[in-house]
Amino acid sequence: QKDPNTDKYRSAIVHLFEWKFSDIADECETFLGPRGFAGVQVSPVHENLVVTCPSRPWWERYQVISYKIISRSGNETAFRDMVTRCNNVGIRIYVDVVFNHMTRNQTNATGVGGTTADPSNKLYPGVPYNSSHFHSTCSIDNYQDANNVRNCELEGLHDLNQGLDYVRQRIIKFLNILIGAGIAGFRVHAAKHMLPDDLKDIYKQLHNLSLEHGFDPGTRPFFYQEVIDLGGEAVKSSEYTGLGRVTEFKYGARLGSAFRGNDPIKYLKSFGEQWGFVPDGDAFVFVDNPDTQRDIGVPILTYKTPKLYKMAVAFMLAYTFGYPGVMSSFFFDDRDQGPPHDDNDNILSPILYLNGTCGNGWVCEHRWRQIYNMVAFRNVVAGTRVNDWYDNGDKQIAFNRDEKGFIAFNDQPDTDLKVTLQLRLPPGNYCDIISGSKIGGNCTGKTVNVASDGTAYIQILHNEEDGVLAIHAESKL
Ligand code: ARE
Ligand code: CA
Repeated sequence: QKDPNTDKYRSAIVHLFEWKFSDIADECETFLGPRGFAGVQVSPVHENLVVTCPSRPWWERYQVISYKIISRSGNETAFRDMVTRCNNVGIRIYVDVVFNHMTRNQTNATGVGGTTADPSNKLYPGVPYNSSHFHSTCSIDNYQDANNVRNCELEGLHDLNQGLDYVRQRIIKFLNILIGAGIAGFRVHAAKHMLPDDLKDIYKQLHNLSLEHGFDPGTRPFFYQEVIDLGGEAVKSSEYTGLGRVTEFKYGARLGSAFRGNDPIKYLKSFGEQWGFVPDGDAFVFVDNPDTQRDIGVPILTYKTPKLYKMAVAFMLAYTFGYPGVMSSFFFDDRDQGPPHDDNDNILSPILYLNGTCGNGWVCEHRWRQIYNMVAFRNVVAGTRVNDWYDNGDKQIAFNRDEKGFIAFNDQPDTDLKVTLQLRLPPGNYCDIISGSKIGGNCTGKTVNVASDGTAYIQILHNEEDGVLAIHAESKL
């Protein structure tokens, strides 16, 4: 289904990429719950192949050796504890599930939990699977041919045949264990490489979400399916929208391009289906994800270009299209580099500085004030429309969210935004939640005065730290 099953006063799923389960549980309790986030996408939880060359890359977690719950993020006990603790504070958990394929060939293939396999003979005793459960060996080399895309190997990863009931049952059992632990949904990895009909049959056989974990009777899991459809290929996102949401990769690419100035942001007035995206209710949207962060040459924005990145994330959270995912990364220079770890390859916990930001190799974009305050903005304006679009014909824009919120962007590299606009928020003084926060009755950032006639003078200088200004009903002083 397409509803993320979150608490209705919350929004945004943050991807705590490669975080340990125990750290995620702490984060739910101390930060995500209080700040109004809705959920966490965790990295794959199944047992993966230990990749030693290169040493422990982040992507080893996409090479499945068994469906036991054990990974560098923790074991099954830690996983269950995390889900329970997060659910208790209103934060739902979404698991990245990989069942298109197992591993590629590697001699002495061993998993993080000690399970062994013989990939060159397609033998995975940990499940168990043997060669009869896989498609015959061929490489994906023609995206114009749907059969090639679905029945051949992605990067040499042995391709499971979901057309077989035996294979489907192994997958269903794994997914039902996760549902039993209390999760709210799945990010279906490489959905594009599986037949929609096979997925439909798998989804249909899954249990309802756990009553014990506070879901209403009959609640179906949320599915957001990884389908990269940038156009011009045989397999289309629309083949999957009947089953759940799909990851709309065009969204981050076009938003990145706009804020980078390639495409003036005035055009964002119509951002959505008119841009060739899947419909609003079918889209899972994000500015960047672990794959797009690492792709050189595309206009994606990441933590590496912070001013523009924060503007793009603010736009995503302030605007009404798709269900938003917020990325939370670790610092990397090299594409393959895994998460921060000690000498024994144990993942390190983030350290938290007094100002709330992270260290120890973790970026924690979700702890940047400009980002978490925009999650709060989204919660306050929920249910309102985007109205009174303003632009200067170029790279300065603003809009209201009915009488609940207002936001402005200055993406002009050398021009200030200085304009008086008609707002819908009631008259009064408001704290700009980008340059600061409302703490007690005071504002640590800029203040905006909405006059008795509803107009307000808005200013964003071109050389300010941030190119956004946002106020909402609860930031009234
Ligand atoms: C790594 C090495 C490879 C090696 C492989 C096997 O990099 O050189 O052959 O291991 O040992 C991730 C990493 C990969 C990693 C892989 C396995 O990104 O680097 O490979 O894990 O550990 C297509 C798919 C899309 C897929 C991309 C990568 O449609 O689903 O290719 N994305 C997912 C993930 C990745 C993950 C995998 C799949 C594999 O999100 O993180 O890989 O599990 C066009 C097409 C797209 C196509 C894209 C790139 O845009 O439209 O469909 O994406 O080109 O080819
Ligand atoms: Ca496949």
